[in-house]
Amino acid sequence: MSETQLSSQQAPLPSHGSFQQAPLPSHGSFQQAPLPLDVAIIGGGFAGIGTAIRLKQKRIENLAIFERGSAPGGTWRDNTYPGAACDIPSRLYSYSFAPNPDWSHTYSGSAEILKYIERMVDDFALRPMLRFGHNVTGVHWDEASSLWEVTFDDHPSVRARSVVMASGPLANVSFPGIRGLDTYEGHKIHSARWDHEFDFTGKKVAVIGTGASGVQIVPELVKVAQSVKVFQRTPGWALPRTNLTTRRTTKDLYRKFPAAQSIARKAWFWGHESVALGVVWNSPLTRVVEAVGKLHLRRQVRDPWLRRQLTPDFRAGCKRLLMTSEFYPALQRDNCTLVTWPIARLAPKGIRTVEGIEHQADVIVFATGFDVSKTGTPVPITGRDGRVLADEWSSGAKAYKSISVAGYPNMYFTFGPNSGPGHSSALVYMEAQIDYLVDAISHAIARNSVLEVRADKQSEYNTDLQRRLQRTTWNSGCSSWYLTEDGFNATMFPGFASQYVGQLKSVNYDDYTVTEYRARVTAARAATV
Ligand code: N01
Repeated sequence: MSETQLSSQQAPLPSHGSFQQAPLPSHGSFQQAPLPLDVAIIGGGFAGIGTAIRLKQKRIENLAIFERGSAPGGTWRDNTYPGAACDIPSRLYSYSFAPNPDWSHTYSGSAEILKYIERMVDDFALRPMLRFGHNVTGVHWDEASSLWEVTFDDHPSVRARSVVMASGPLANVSFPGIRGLDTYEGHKIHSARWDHEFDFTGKKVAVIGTGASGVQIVPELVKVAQSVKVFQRTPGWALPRTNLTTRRTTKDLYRKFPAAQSIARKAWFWGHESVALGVVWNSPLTRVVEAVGKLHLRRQVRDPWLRRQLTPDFRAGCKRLLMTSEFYPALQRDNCTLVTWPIARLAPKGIRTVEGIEHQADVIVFATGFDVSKTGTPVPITGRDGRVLADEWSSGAKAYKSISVAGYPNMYFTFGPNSGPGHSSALVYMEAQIDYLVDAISHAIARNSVLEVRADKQSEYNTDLQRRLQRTTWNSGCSSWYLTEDGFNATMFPGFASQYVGQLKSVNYDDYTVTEYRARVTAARAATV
């Protein structure tokens, strides 16, 4: 097996059985498609690709992945800024069903992660299922046919028995509402839409934002720019990160003995689980995490005033922890300055801070995060009886186990409400979601049925979830993208990763109403032939 191949154990199963009766319609011809899709997947990032792989392995191949971009990869296709890397070890930030022995480092960079995604697409033969340039404008339930209709801005709509919303929370960039944004005459770059044509060499650079993206970008920019001014609104908790190069012997070992890699993954998993005690819950152990952060700051920053400027005033874990050993040294380079005065406005030549100084800049880098939908939905979704999900979620998104929503049958969310980890790999959570929804979809197809979660079960689940969230660091009093403006947490899961995975181990069909839809589908099929 070549080095670039994923484990052959994951070779897709040959397709057979009744699902083949419904051929995948060719690109652009959905209106003429004789049969609806079994599954429409919205989004071609990690979640969409993983879902398609697992469905294929269950021999459900009458599916399509609708992706608005022109390539797979989602956030890893979009985040190509210098220094972009994952702050979770690659061994854990990958799918267990697609192990990669060739990760070059403990924490691999974005290009390598994107290559991993692309390799999965090829090794599991997903290209024919990918529909690029399909920008979804709405998803609507049709009661008469028991089918979802997915509409696009530039393509005919398609119908599907099940829909998987895999569009991801970090898809839309956020430019802050700073006054004078349009008056600035220099170059503007958002971290998630990097302009690789722009040459930073010898330039005066301003960076707004010191979150997970900002702390990765600044150490790279200081190497080439004439000067870098970093505009920090809130200092975050930073912990050291040691990024080792993977030895050839280790790669060979993992290739020859996949079980060894699986053990390494488990070791990382349980290591991260132990950190949850201080990072997820606002507990005495949170002080231990803070002590590590303060020690890291003290060791890397000698100047007491700078240290003070960089010391957070909220509980560790409340905002995402910053895993970096490079940010503090970068800030102390001669060509770098930390600016902590609040920004008043952008001016034609730079950034004006409230004390009246104008900081001139040839380029402003906005490391200001994403427009995360915690209350609405990424696209309009209309469910049973014309209900609109954005309305139901207007004061905060809620789902059953983050995956199903009452009133929206046969619809599943990946990275749905309250599925975010604060201490572990998003892919561990995603893999559990995928296996759960693939089971549910297989069940529905095998029984020709419609699955809809019961409203009382969803409500019970959320009451308990919100009670548990009260004791977490995220709800301990800082502002972050995890919370709505009213402080409602629709984002994070209050527990260990093992608890999250455990609750998704099997579908409890008693929590769903299961109705027959054979007759209606048959009628719908007859009408379309
Ligand atoms: O965005 P953020 P990000 N004036 O929202 C500041 C994932 N991720 O792109 O803290 C001045 O965290 C804002 O200040 P404040 C990860 O899940 C993962 O960095 O609000 N400043 C903050 O400093 C992460 O959580 C990796 O006071 C303004 C920054 O901009 C998520 O992406 C790597 C401002 C935004 O920080 C988002 O991270 C990178 C204003 N008006 C990202 N508005 C991995 O390694 C905002 N800010 C996996």
